[in-house]
Amino acid sequence: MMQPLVLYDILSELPGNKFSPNPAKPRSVLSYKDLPFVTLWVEYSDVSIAMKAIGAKPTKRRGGSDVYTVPVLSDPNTGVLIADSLEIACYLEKTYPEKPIFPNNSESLIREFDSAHFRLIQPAIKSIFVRTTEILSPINAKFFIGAHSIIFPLPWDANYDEDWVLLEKGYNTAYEWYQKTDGKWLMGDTFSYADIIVACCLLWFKRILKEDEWVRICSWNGGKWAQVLADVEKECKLA
Ligand SMILES: N[C@@H](CCC(=O)N[C@@H](CS)C(=O)NCC(=O)O)C(=O)O
Repeated sequence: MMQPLVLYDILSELPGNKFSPNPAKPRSVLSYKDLPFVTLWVEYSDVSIAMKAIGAKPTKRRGGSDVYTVPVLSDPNTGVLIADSLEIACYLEKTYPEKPIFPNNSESLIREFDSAHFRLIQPAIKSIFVRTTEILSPINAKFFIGAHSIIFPLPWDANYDEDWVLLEKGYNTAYEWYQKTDGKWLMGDTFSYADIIVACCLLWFKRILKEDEWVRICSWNGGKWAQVLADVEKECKLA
């Protein structure tokens, strides 16, 4: 009988914890593929110590240096322990190929899509980071600021209005991508990991933003973004 896989994710002060976009990706894949799993919640400030202790490998910061991160996935059925959301997705696809998330050999394209999608969000990231610190405990927020200010220097709250203009611009581009297909997914009628990437970022925003800020995102592009999130959650049985 199959043993549950173990997903390491980050604790927050929110009910139900989950907010972090990268762990949300493997959670969506596990659930989509009907794989049994349990979640182990780690304090942000303990990620490095805890992941080192279980023998996970560090991942790379966007600047190139090593850093211990979650998500990490442990699969007791194969003995594999693997870090990085994209590598976990590829591992799950190879090991459990039913219900593909990289259909039609799309892994290389979706790898590029992952970076392209982040480039849309990145210009506004400091304002998003400010909100993220607000749903972490004080000690975890301090740690989060220390970790991310290496790549995105403080202050983070200097260009709020400008960041929101840039975020809307980013989503206008994502909307153009979706408009180029006939179905509701990025690959038309075919669901893929690309839609999971978009939805997990939206989940992050929905969970950390002030209500009026989330409503603002929902008002863009004819309500596309609340719809994408709802569609992906339904497809992955996480709704
Ligand atoms: N490329 C990694 C990035 C993961 C990542 O940045 N994880 C954050 C939480 S969402 C983390 O654990 N950070 C720990 C730190 O920066 O010290 C992935 O996609 O899994």
